[in-house]
Amino acid sequence: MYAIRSSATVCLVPEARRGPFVFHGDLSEAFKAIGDLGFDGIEIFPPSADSLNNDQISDLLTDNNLRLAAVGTGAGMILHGLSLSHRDRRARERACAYVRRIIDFASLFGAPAIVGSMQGRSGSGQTREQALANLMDSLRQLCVSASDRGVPVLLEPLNRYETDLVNTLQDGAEVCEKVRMGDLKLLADLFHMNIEEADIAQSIEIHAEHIGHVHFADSSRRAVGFGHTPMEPIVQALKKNGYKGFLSAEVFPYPDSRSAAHMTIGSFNRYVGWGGF
Ligand code: LER
Ligand code: MN
Repeated sequence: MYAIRSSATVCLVPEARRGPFVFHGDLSEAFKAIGDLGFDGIEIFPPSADSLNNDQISDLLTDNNLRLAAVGTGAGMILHGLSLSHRDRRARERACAYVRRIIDFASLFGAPAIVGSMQGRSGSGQTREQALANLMDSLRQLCVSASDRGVPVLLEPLNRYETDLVNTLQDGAEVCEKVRMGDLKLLADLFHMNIEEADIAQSIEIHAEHIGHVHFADSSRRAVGFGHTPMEPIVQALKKNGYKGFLSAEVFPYPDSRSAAHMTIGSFNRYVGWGGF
C-alpha cells in the first residue's frame, strides 16, 4: 500500500490568472470538477488567508468528498512584495505574519502551507548566504507555529529563474538539516526539478525522507502526459521510499482546465494505480 493521493490546484489570485494552475477563479466550479473526476484532494492558491471563508471551504470539501492538500503563500510575494529572506527584520516579520495566517487557516483542515516564491532571493545588498540565513530564521519561527497546529511547513525548491536560494532538493535538504525542525518538509515540484536536477528520480531517492508534497507536472508544465518527463521511474522512486503524500497538479490549464484535470487523473491512475495504491 502506497497511499499516494491525487490533487489539483485552483488559483484565486486574478494577478496570477496566467499562472500554472488547473483551475482559476471559480472556487465552486473547481471543487465540483475536481471532485467529480475522483481526485482525493484540492490545493488552493489564495490572495491571503483573510480571503478564505472557513465554513465555505469546509462545506465544499465535504460536498465534493475532497481533502485540502495544501495552501500556497506565493501571493504574498506577487501582491505585496513580501519575502521571508528580506534583509530588513521588520519586513521579514510581515512576511512571517502573512504565512502564519495561512498556516492557521490550512491547519484547520489538517493541511500544510507552501513556502515557494515567499523564500525570496538574494540581492538588495544581501549575499546568498545572508539571504539563506534570514530565510532559515523565518522558517524556524514558522515551524514553531505549524508544529503547534500539527502540520508541516513545505519548502519548495524553485528553478533558477525564480530564486537563487533553494533550487534543488539537495539545497532544500541542507536547509532542513540546518533548521533542524522536523516539521519542515520539501515540496518536490517536477517542473522545477526538470530544469535543476541531473536525475529527478535519483534525487527523489536520495532526499525521500524530506519530501512532504509533490507538484505533479510534465516537462512543459502542462498536465502529466503532455510532455516528455519520464514519469515511471519518478513514481517508482516515491513508492519505493514509502511516500504517502499528494501528487498535486500545478500545471497550466492546457488546452483548458477540465482537459488538464482529466489528463492529470488519467496519468495519476496510470502511474500510481487506481485508488492511489
Ligand atoms: C509554486 O508552487 C511554484 O512552483 C512557483 O513556480 C510559483 O512561482
Ligand atoms: Mn510548484
